Amino acid sequence: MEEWEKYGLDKRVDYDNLGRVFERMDLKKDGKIDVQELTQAYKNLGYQPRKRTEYGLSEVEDIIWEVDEDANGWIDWDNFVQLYVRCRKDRTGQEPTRLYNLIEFMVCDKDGGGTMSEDECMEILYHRYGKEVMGKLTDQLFGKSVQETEKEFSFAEFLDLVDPYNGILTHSKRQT
Ligand SMILES: [Ca+2]
Ligand SMILES: [Ca+2]
Repeated sequence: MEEWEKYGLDKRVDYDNLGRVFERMDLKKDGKIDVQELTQAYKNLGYQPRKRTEYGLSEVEDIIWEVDEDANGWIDWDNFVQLYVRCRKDRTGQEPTRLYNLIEFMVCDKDGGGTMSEDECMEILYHRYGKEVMGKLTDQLFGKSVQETEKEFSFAEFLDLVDPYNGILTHSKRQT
């Protein structure tokens, strides 16, 4: 059995993509993502994590805490992949998705330019929310104007849709 199968991923390419994103985040190249590095990853995409949340942690500490199953204070490769797999398969909407949102965005933003294409964005939404929600959303977002060029989504625009607290789709669940 190959590594990607052991983690429960569907495809080898997912494993490779995750590896690339992890490496990009791991600035100190020590095989773990710490508070500083995660903060930097957000800043690179123009997102300013909150300094303090209702739990008395910074937002980035809070995100790490959600994912850090072995509770050593940082995100190891195992934590990273397992979180991705749990979120990918989640149909209850109970999994913490803040890091997952960042990972999915960074997988699509291959050149690190800070955008994902409309196709990639739609593919993610389709997987998460299914056809019905997508239909509604497409009308809402794209019904107004016919664009000649494909839209690019920034991280902020992506979060406007999928952020677990404020996104348009926060309470949407996949029907099928
Ligand atoms: Ca590191
Ligand atoms: Ca850990």
